[in-house]
Amino acid sequence: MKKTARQNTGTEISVNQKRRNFILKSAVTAGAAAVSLGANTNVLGNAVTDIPLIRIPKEIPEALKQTPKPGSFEGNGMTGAEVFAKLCKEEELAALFCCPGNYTVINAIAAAGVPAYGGRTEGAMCAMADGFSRVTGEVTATSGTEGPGFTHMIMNIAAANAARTPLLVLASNMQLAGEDREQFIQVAYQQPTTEGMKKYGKRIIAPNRVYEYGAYAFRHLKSGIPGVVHLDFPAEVARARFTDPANLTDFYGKAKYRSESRAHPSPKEVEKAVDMINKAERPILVAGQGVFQRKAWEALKEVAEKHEIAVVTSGPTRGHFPDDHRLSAALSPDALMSADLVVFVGQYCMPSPGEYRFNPDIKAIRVNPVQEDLGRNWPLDLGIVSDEKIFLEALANLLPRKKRDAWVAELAAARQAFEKQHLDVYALGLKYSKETNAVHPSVMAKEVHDFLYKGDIDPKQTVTGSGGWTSGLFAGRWLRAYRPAQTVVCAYQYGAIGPDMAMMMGAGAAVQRGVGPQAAWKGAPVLCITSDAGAAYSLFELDTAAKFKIPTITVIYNNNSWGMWPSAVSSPCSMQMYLFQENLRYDKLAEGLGARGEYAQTPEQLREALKRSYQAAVKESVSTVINVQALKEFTSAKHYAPGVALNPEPGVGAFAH
Ligand SMILES: Cc1ncc(C[n+]2csc(CCOP(=O)(O)OP(=O)(O)O)c2C)c(N)n1
Repeated sequence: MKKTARQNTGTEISVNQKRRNFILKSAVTAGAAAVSLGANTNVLGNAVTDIPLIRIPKEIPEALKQTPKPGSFEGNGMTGAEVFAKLCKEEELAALFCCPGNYTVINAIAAAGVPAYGGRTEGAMCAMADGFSRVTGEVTATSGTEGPGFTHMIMNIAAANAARTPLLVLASNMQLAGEDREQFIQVAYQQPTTEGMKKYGKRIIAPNRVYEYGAYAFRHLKSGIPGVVHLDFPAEVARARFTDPANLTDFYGKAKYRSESRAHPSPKEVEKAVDMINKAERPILVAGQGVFQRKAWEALKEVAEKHEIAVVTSGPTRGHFPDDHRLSAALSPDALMSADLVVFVGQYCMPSPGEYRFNPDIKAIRVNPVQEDLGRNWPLDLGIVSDEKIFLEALANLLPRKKRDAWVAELAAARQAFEKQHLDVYALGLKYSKETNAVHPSVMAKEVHDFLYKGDIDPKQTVTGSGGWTSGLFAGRWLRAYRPAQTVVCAYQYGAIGPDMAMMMGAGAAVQRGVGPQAAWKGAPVLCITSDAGAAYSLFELDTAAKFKIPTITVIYNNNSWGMWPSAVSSPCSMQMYLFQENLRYDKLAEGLGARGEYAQTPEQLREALKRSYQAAVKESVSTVINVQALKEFTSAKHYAPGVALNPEPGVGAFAH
């Protein structure tokens, strides 16, 4: 996607902001009217001329233009942090997302030439790092200061770990010299805090082993099943100085400290798999995260098309098999029960039978890069240790060409039924929206769907993600993935409310840079559908999106409540815990943070707001929050049938396993 380059100067931003205010004020829609109380008006709408405009300080673009200045063993030598940063750069660490703290380390990583983003809260920056990785498959890092910064990240470290994101969590850790003395801030050990939410972790206590433990970190991030790696750096390690590499243990390159070797299946095992698939009448392949991580989507397509195997994807990222493919079962939940053989490939988080809509008698093959997980949760007829790509390529070679007309027809009929079901709910939602002058979640999701996939925008262009309860479940039904990493399943497995908006800003940073599968869509806006409860966790990062010019569109489903309010209905003392003030204005908060705000109370207003927001994103790299006013009662089937329900798993809108 082409974009006009703009100089990142503070002055120019104020010009753009003025232009934006002008455009908005001259529009006549309700959305534009709502945002006209911008930076230059007070709450009564009176002009206030002496309030300075929000703008990006000139130091930011200046810093972003600097050439990297990595450390060197010459002269004063390298700090421990610089030695570690050198390794991160050589390992092609894709980006760092942090808040200030752990200063020596984050400064060294930025100086080494790793794209570095600083923001407002450690938790949200951690989610951004996760989002960047989810849409690229690359290793990213997040960092915070010891104590408060680090502990703020916890929810999103856990979410990243549940999603098997290759995320490097970094934090400073005061001085070894102050250990156990309750020196300021240093009151907790970090490694036990991330117990159960990481693949590997280490407090580096010997300065001369800083490189060695960097190698440990990347060995874990880039081998086997990915996951979170947590390193903490006491000051003695980060600030140590090295003028001679001989003083560092195991100081050699990645070709020596880790291996790119991949597990190959034995010919006998592949033969057996081919035989089982060939004998099955309705085989289905669950293409998990490993298929994405190993960028095996071409081999997957070949397997599916050659032998007419149904495919459904799973994992924290969608699109490694397109939703609109005739062999996709992502929109065919009713057909899942007919499958007689399932082949799990790269399914890192295994469901138990019953959690997936498969017949209990279904036969199962599972292909996984590590042996220990084979047989976990799901009884197997065949377990194969293999790299996903190598297995799929072997399968593509050996499977005979086959037509499975009845199976393909069943998938198509189920897809039609599923889509009709959603359209029926949408028709009801439209009626409810008209009656209440509030937007039903099905209407919100369908409007976004039509805008992204049925209008002028290339349907493959926009990376989307969703979160929240009612909002997330409806959004999941209508958001589509037509190419690898087009959709992020923000709540994947951990079910956290809140990281999604920031996660999508991280995804936006990856699209802005055109990294990996996003290369063809470089610079395109990303879109997030989230909830009012969820927005509270990430909203301040609009400032971060603005200063880095990451164009995001966030649709906030504002139903004045935590969507679990029905839990309070039969508990008379409880409702106050679930409700917010009504009609809060998230669009106004956005304006205050240097983004655009739009307000929608009707489907038509939402449609127009989406158009304006996309234009602003494409033309000015400006983010928008669209406040979609809803009613809490839309969540409840008692008030507005069908209410909210979990989406079938596996398939579009699924977020567990
Ligand atoms: C951080 C976090 N807090 C609480 C929960 C428990 N929970 C699950 S869904 C839900 C309701 C969320 O409300 P909201 O995101 O506003 O959804 P909506 O209004 O769209 O239904 C709650 C409280 C959670 N999963 N994550």
